[in-house]
Amino acid sequence: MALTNNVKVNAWLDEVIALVKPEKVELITGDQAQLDRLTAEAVSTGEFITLNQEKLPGCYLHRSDPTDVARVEARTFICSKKEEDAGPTNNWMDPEEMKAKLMKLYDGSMAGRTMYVLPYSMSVVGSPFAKYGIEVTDSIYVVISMNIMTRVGQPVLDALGTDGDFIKGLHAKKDLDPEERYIVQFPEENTIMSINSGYGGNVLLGKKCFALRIASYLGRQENWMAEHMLILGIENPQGEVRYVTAAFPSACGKTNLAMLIPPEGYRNKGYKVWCVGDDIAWLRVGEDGRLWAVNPENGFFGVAPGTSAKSNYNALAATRKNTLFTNVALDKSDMTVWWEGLNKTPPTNAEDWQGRPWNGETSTEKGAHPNSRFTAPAKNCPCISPEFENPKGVPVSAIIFGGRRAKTAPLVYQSRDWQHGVFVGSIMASETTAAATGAVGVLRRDPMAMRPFCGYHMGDYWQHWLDMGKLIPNQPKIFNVNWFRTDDEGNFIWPGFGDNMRVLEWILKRCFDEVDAQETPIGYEPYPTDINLEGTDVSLETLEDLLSVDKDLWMEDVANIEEFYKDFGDKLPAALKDELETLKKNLA
Ligand code: GTP
Ligand code: SPV
Ligand code: MN
Repeated sequence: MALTNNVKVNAWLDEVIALVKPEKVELITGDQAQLDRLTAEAVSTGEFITLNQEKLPGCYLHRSDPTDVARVEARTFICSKKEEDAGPTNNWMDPEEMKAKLMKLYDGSMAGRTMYVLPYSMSVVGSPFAKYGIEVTDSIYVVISMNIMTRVGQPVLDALGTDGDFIKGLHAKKDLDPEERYIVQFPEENTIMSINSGYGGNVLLGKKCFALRIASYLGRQENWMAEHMLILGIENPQGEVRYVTAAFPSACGKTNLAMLIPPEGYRNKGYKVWCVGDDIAWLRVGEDGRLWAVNPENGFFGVAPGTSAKSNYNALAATRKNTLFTNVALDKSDMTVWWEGLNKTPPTNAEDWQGRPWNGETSTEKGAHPNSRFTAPAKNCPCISPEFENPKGVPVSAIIFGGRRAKTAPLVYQSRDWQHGVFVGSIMASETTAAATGAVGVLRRDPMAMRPFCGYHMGDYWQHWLDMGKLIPNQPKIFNVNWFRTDDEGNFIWPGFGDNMRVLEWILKRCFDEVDAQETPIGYEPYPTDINLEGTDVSLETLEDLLSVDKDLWMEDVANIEEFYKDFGDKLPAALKDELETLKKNLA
C-alpha cells in the first residue's frame, strides 16, 4: 500500500526501500502518541537517557559516538554536474561516481531496522517562503530532533498534495565509520545523502544541508537568499521594532546575540529585544522594496558550553522543557545536565559527555564536549518574537557580518554602500571553533559565514549578492562587528553579550540617519563618544583602542585577501576586485 498520497514521494520511497532494505517502514505523522512511543523506545535501548522530569519535563540526554561530535567539512560534498559549479571552497565529486559509491554503502544498510519517513517543512507550512522535504532516516534521535527543529508530519503531506515537489533526504547511521562518512548535496537534483553519522548538522538534513546548501542554490535561481544569519528585533521606548540580521561563523555568537538581554539602563528606558531566529535566514524582496527575512526553523540547535543564566538567560530558559541535550555532562545526584560555563559549581557525582564517571571538582577533563548542544523548541524562548510565525517575515534594516578575530577587525564599522558591504562580507575571517572537526582557533577566511554552507561556487554567490542589491530599492545597510578582540594576555577586551546592545544601538541609528560617523580607510566608524558606555567599566580609551584600525595589520590582511581571491579566478566579480584596490589605496 502506498505510504502517502503523493506519487513522487511514493516512487522515491519505493527506490529507497529497495536499496536500504528495512525490516519496517514507519511514516511520521507528527502525532504526539507516536513521538512518545519512539521516545520510550529510545530510552529502552539507551539511545536517550531520561532526565529529571520534575525539573526538566520532557527533556532527554543523548550521547553521540565519541568520533561523531561535530560537522565534518572534509567529508561534505557538493556534487554538481560540473566541478566548477562547486567552486574552490567545496569538496566535489562527479555525481554519478559519488552515487555509485554511496549506493554500495546504503545497500541493505537498514536491514533489521525501522526506516522512518519524515515529512517536514522549512518555514511555516503554506507560507510563500515554505519549502518541503522528506527525510528518510533510521535514527530516532533524528526524528525527535527534526520534530523540534522543523514543522513535521501530516500538514506537510497535505501541503505537498498528490504531485508537489520536495527535497529528498536520505540518512542512514550504518556503522558510524568515520572513513566512510559522507554528507552529500546534489543541488541540481534536490537531493541530500548522509551516511555513517548520527550528529547534528550532519544528519538533521533540514538544517545546513537543505536550508543553506540546497536553498542557497535555489535562491540564486529564484532571486532570493539563504544565509547563515540570526534575525532579531529591537524595540525602542516608542514601541517601534527594527530588525537586523547577522552572519557570524559557527559558534561565534549568533544564538547569544539573537536572545540578548539589554543592559539595565536600556531596560529601564523601555528597550526590548525579540528573537526571530538564531542560525538561518531566508531573505526575499518585499512588495515595499525592502528585504524581508524569515527563520525557516522551528527550534534552536544551540551550543551548550558558555550558556548560563548570566550570559544567555533566554537560551537557558528555552532548554527547561521538551529539550534534547547532546553530549553534555549528567549530574547523577538529581539527573539534570551540566556543562562548562553553566555555573561555578560543577557536579561531583556525575558522568561526562561519554558516560564515564566524572567529578567536576577534581577532574582535569571537561564534563561536556565543547560542541555539546541543546535542541529546544523556539516557542520555549521567553523573548521569541510575536512575528516568529508571520509567513511574510520581518523587514530588515541592517545586515551585520562578524567573526572571531583577536586582532585587526575593529568593534564595529559600516560599509560605504551595498557593493562595499558585499566586499566586507567576502573578506570575513574567523578563528575556527569546535562546531566542525579539525583544529580550533585557526584563522581562516569564511565569507558571509557561508564557507561550509554555500551550495555552489562562492564567486557566483558573491555575484548573486551584488545582483540582489540591484533588486532591493530600499537596501539594508551593511556592517561588520568583532566582539572578540583580545589584549596581550589573550583576554577579551569588549564585555560582549548584553553589552553588544550598545553597538546595535549605534548600528540602528546609522540606518535611520540619527547619528554621524567618521570615515576611515575601511569604512565608517562611530565617534567613540557615540557609543553609550554608561553602566560598563569600559573606558573611552579602551573603546578607542577597540575601534582602532592598525594599518600594518590591515595591509597584511590585504595580502592574505589577494591570495584568497586568486582561488576564484575569473569568477571573482570585478566589483570586488575594485573594492580591494580601493581598500589598498585608502590604507596607503
Ligand atoms: P552555531 O550554532 O554553531 O551556528 O553558533 P552561534 O553563532 O549561534 O554561537 P553561540 O551564540 O552559541 O556562541 C558560541 C560561543 O561564543 C559561546 O561559548 C558563547 O559563550 C560565546 N560568545 C557569544 N557571544 C559572545 C560575546 O559577545 N563575547 C564573547 N566573548 N563570547 C561570546
Ligand atoms: C553550525 O555548525 O553552524 C551549527 C551547528 O549551527 S550544525 O547544525 O551542526 O551545523
Ligand atoms: Mn550555525
